[in-house]
Amino acid sequence: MSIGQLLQHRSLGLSDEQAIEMYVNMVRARKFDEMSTLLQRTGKIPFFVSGVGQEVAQVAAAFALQQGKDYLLPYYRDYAFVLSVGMTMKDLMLANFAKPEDITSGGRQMPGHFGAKKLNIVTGSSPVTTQVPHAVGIALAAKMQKKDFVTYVTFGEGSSNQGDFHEGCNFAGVHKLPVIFLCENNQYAISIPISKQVAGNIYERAIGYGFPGVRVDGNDALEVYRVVKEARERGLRGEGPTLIEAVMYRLSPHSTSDNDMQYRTKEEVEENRKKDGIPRYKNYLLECGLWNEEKDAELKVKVKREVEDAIRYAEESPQCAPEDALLHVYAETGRD
Ligand SMILES: Cc1ncc(C[n+]2csc(CCOP(=O)(O)OP(=O)(O)O)c2C)c(N)n1
Ligand SMILES: [Mg+2]
Repeated sequence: MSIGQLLQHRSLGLSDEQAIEMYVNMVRARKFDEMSTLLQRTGKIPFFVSGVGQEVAQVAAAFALQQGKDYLLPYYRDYAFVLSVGMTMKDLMLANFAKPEDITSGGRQMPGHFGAKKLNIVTGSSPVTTQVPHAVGIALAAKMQKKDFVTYVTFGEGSSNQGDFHEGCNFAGVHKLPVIFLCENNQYAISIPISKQVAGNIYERAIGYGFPGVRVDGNDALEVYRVVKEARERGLRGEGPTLIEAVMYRLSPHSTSDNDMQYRTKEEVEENRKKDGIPRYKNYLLECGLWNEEKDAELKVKVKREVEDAIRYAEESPQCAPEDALLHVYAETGRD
């Protein structure tokens, strides 16, 4: 590796500490995912949608945004993203267990429907892509109120065929709104491979709406960081939106209710596992001399404990009261 490559994170504006913190968040998200899948398989939680294989791009994007300022509209696989912007392991586990203490919805939504007012994470809905027009609307508010923030919204490549995506892009393009559209192209929409979803390229759709589209290797943390940072700067300069297509691979089945072996082979999954961006990023840190195997082993122990503590906490947290089932569904008097 050349000196230039070794200093890549620094030349992009990341400190050594931030570069390490990115790796820590990738490892945290991967462990959360692994344990959540186990919890579902052992019958402790009803359902889980994994984000495995998508963590690297999510963490990198989070580090390129301004926390506490930008508005964030993540989609259901963005665990690594929300962990990187300040949601805690406990927050995520409380949602997994559908406990009333869950900050997202008091246990009313499925896991992965993130929301946190204090972190500017805007609650999403289950119909895919509804978050896109919301992100565009918030960006319109930024422009009208002359506020210096961008909105960041993610969605899958299958979802980029929805009308909401096209209407949102068109409006954002016409009004030059500060939105970053990031498509997490994991190459499947449930059982449908990318070849049966779109005939062209997703990033090129931006051309039709009058703004730039870029494709990036979603397993390359520093490249994703660079393009998201550039898109943010464009937005703040008043130059409008950017569409980023981050190419990755969904290593898990669609959800815990899916059997992916009905529509793809083990060999295909294993082939893609070799491209996993987490070991690749770890190697980068090792080569930079910022990391070593001893630190890695310590981190794994620490993260395991963090996840186990969150599970224990969420499991012991009280259940929702049956009489609260209709709370927030109908208008009520005398209750908040
Ligand atoms: C409007 C709408 N149609 C269908 C569904 C059912 N559904 C949930 S996830 C999904 C696949 C989405 O694929 P993609 O956008 O590629 O995201 P991924 O799950 O691969 O991350 C579908 C069809 C839905 N939730 N909302
Ligand atoms: Mg997909």
